[in-house]
Amino acid sequence: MKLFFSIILGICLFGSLAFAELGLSENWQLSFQEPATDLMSDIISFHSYILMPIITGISILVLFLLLYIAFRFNSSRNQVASTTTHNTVVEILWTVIPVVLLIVIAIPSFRLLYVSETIPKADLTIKAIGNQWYWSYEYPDYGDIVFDANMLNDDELSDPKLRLLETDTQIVVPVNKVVKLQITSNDVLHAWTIPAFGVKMDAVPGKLNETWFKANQEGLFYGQCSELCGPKHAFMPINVKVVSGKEFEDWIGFAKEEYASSNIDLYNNTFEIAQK
Ligand SMILES: [Cu+2]
Repeated sequence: MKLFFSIILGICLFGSLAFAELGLSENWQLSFQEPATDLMSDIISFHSYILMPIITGISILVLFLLLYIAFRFNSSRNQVASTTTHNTVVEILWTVIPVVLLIVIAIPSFRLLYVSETIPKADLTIKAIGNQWYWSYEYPDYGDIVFDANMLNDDELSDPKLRLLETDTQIVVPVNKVVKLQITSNDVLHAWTIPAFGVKMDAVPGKLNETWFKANQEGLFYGQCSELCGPKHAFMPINVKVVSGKEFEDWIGFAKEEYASSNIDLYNNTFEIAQK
């Protein structure tokens, strides 16, 4: 029994210690990325301290029973087969124990689901639009900031070379602020995700999905489109840069000049075409 708990504890610790670099996955990574939101920390705790011990315990129990039965009841050791068809105690046990386990899993699971679905009062709203095969972003709180984020090709990367992960522009958000994301698509299904934030939401054409995050660390965070959307599905990464409030204000000033007028023409053109 001691050994059993040691193994479970070992797996739990391994699961929680094996974090990769902030905002990024790494080769041979087994567990989650280091969390950058409270929600993701809770998701990891749920995985490591509730799900994994239960899964490990069930797996070890089933393996033990299989081996025991194969050994104890094989034809040479047990030549007269049992004719037992019913055992009330066993039936109650294998009904009640799974029910209890499912309840133990369901309560924290529903709590997490509720937290991720309930958007607090937003400090900032960003609209993310999926396209084949890049993401477009809008900052409606700050006028007409509109820009596309295209993947950098291998020869455009600077060190550390993060192949298929870097984009030419990044979403910039302030640290410790609630960011509401409105997510939709221009063409087919995509999905916007940042694993370190514990956020993943489908981008559905004709529908506006909403989710949120509140990053508690500054840094650059990486994600990738997570809904198969065509041949270049793997080439539309997502970059979120979390900065201080001051840096964010500076960036907004920059973005208002850099990302405004050129794209407005695009919208007007689209509008004119639609009018004709
Ligand atoms: Cu996609």
